[in-house]
Amino acid sequence: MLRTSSSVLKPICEKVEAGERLSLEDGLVLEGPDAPLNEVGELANFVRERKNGNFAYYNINTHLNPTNVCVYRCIFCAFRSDLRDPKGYFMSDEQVLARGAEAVENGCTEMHIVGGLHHQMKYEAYLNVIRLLHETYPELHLKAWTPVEIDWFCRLANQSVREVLEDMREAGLGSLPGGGAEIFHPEVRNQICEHKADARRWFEVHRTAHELGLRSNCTMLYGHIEQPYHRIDHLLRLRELQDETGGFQTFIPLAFHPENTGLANVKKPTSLVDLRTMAVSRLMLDNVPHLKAYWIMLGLGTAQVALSYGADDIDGTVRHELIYHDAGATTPEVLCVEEIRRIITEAGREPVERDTLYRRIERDGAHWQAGAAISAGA
Ligand code: V47
Repeated sequence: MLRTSSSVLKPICEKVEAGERLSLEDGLVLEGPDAPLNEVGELANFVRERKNGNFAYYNINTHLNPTNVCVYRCIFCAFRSDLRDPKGYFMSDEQVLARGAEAVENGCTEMHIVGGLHHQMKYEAYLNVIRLLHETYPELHLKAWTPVEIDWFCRLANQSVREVLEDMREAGLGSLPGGGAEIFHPEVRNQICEHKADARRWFEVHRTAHELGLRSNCTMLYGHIEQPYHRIDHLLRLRELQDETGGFQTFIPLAFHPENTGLANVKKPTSLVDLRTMAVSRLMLDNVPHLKAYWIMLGLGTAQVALSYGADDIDGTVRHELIYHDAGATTPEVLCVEEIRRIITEAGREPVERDTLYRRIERDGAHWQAGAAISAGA
């Protein structure tokens, strides 16, 4: 039986216990000062447990950013480079393959591939990254490209979203990561990334991917210029597509890191804001099976606490992460498996290695195979 000391939380508490859907107004209450954080967290923890029991998932993964050169200038991004900046790069085939080799040697099951929109590179160059890696390392799941990149490829190739996704899938694309979502509401989006794919296009790409049988993730970048209303609106838009397709696997709230960005004057969200955003996300997104506490951006301590505030996943061991580290993240570059398992166990959860598609991984020495699919409860 869920209890609350707060009169504003009581009706929400009853809804959560009965498995009823929360409204926009409920979301704003959960975000508000009258909703004690620990009680919001308890509600989210109840939902987490109902969906995922005591399990907390992780994977062994690596990142690849084939280029940092980008035609866009999103104000929150510290990773991008101008075309003629000495730090600008586009990886050669050899560099890409070396990363694939390193990933396989380290037991990775997933490579997370995203980057900039290079002024001069052709569509074929991006397709080549996927094809090359898939042909050489077919066991590596390639979770690649945000809708912002897919939209750019459509323009380069003069093709539809469906055609580009079909090309990519044929080349070896396994699923789509959740990036590029930022905040969907135009009041915010037009100020932080006005030129790139808008909310309509972002959803078109994910809807089409789901129709093609590809799974994907979704994110929200919070803690910059947005207000609670924009965050709840964002979550409700995601919930609506999920009702339609069921293709999202996990939601990742991404805390803004201001260093080296055009918003360097903004204060980084505190752990309390991180935990509330995590919990509210769990409560509003009742139809997304998993919620990720991305330790790279939260820090290890907050990620551990987040496992009692709605999160059931902590992402992976990670290697070569640049987007957050360029923006001032002080978390380690990589965690070993023992460390990630220890962090989860210490938080009172049972660590389970999963692959990108949420199947249990079974390992025998250097060999691994994906076992049964993990199914989340209602
Ligand atoms: O889209 C960029 C965000 C995203 C900053 O799908 C920033 O499993 C904070 O989407 N401060 C990319 N955030 C990362 C991403 C992701 C991460 C982990 C797992 C998955 C998944 C996806 O990072 C971007 C943008 O929203 N971002 N710059 C910054 N300065």
